[in-house]
Amino acid sequence: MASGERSEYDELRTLMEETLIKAGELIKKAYLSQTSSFHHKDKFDYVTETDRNSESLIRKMLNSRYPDDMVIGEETFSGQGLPPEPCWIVDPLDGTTNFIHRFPHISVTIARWDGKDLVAGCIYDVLRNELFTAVKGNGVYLNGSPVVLPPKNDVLHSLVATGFPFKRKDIARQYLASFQEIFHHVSDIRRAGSAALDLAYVAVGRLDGFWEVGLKPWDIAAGVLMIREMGGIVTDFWGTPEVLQSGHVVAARTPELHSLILRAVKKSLAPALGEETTLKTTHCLR
Ligand code: 2AM
Ligand code: CA
Ligand code: CA
Ligand code: CA
Repeated sequence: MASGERSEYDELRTLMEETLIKAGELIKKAYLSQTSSFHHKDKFDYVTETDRNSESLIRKMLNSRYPDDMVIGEETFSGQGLPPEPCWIVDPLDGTTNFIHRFPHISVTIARWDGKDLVAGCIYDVLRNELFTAVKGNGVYLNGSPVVLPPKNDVLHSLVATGFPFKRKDIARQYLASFQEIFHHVSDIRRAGSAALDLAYVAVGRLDGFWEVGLKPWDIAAGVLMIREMGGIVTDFWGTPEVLQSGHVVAARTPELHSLILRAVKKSLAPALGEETTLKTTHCLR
């Protein structure tokens, strides 16, 4: 790596990590000090003051270094798709439902998009002080140490995570069909409530695979980059790599497990989402 590239890499990594540690302090203080009041954005979609305060802190820190860059944050973004220019993608608190219930599993995440590709991402587990970082082409770091994984090929003993379709209870039956099929072929399944951490865990080998319907770019951008950096596979429910568009995610450490999960979602879930996803994709800039 040339020295110019090295300093750009260091700068990006430091900015992301410092920003998430600051946001994490804010979130942790709120988590420890209050019973959080929340508002509904939708029937089962909540937002707290902490989500908003965290997003505003992150925006200020990113814009102080990159004043012209758009910051696409969950609590303020009203557009569709990602722009064809550099921007930041921010989930200021991933696991708001956990936060509200004081279920101790929450994170904050940012990623950098260069207009075409994901180039950097960071996910911070606020209560465990675990910081996952990736800059494209440089692997994944956990609390400053490079992550190295032994090869794995054992589908039967896999631990897989998922998210329930809380916004689409109308497709619960189709979702449960995918669950049943996958459950028969793996060791066990987890649902912990932070998609960003689920993907970070696949990247570092604590989980072997993951699937969920209808996630947003801010839930998945950093984790998608991390899994790909570690040689894993992330696609949508149709097997294409354009997963930021639909948000219907299948991720795995190995091609064997990816195929197994993909087969199950293609059979039961994808048909229930087909028309809606086509519509959504045509409205995306990319
Ligand atoms: P959020 O906390 O940033 O909204 C996993 O299902 C993802 O869906 C989470 O990363 C979470 O992101 C989002 N989510 C929104 N509402 C949810 C709910 N009621 N239950 C579970 N997850 C929810
Ligand atoms: Ca939310
Ligand atoms: Ca989220
Ligand atoms: Ca959020």
